[in-house]
Amino acid sequence: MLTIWGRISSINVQKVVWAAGEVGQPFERIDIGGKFGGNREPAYLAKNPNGQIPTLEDGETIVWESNSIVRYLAARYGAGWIWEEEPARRAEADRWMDWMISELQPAMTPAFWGLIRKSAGYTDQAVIDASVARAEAKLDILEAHLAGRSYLAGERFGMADITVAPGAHRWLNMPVPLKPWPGIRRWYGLVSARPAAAPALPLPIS
Ligand SMILES: N[C@@H](CCC(=O)N[C@@H](CS)C(=O)NCC(=O)O)C(=O)O
Repeated sequence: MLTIWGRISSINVQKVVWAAGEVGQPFERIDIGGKFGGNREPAYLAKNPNGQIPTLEDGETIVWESNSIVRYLAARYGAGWIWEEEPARRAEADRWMDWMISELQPAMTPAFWGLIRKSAGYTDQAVIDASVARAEAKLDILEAHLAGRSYLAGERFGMADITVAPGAHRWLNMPVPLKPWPGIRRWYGLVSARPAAAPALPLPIS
């Protein structure tokens, strides 16, 4: 039985919960972080010195960094399924996973914290507007890639879809004017209908 540490409102936790479901691994998820706290306690810091969520425990194995956890679950339990051995095809998935964490998430975060979490430090409308513009530009890149494709990497569902779709879900539910993005919406509809997405994806953003 896996243990997943982290509140489900985190898109980084959502990736991990969805991945565990796709590879058929039962898990216990423990609510920590945000309003639950607990992520700065010594016992948790011993597992993840960043004091962030998510963290995965699989027996003696502890993994942190959400995308690394998704890759671990895919490689260990999803061979021939969401894990891709062939280097060029795996690089297709890897680049979208890295793009999510280094490009799309940082672009979306100031607007999300300002408009949804109402965090102090993110009340400046200019900061929010700049974040909206950056996120739109990144989503335009995603839209162009998805035109004529069913999935993000290759012709089958995989770990890149699991990693990026929580970001799409978040932005498509933001109280900002949204572009039509037909490719993103079609892809999101396809992947979000997967049973393993149910406990992770179709949640109110918070
Ligand atoms: N790069 C890290 C980022 C982790 C991260 O920023 N986690 C946030 C939630 S999304 C966190 O721990 N926030 C503190 C909290 O929830 O209390 C990952 O992908 O796992």
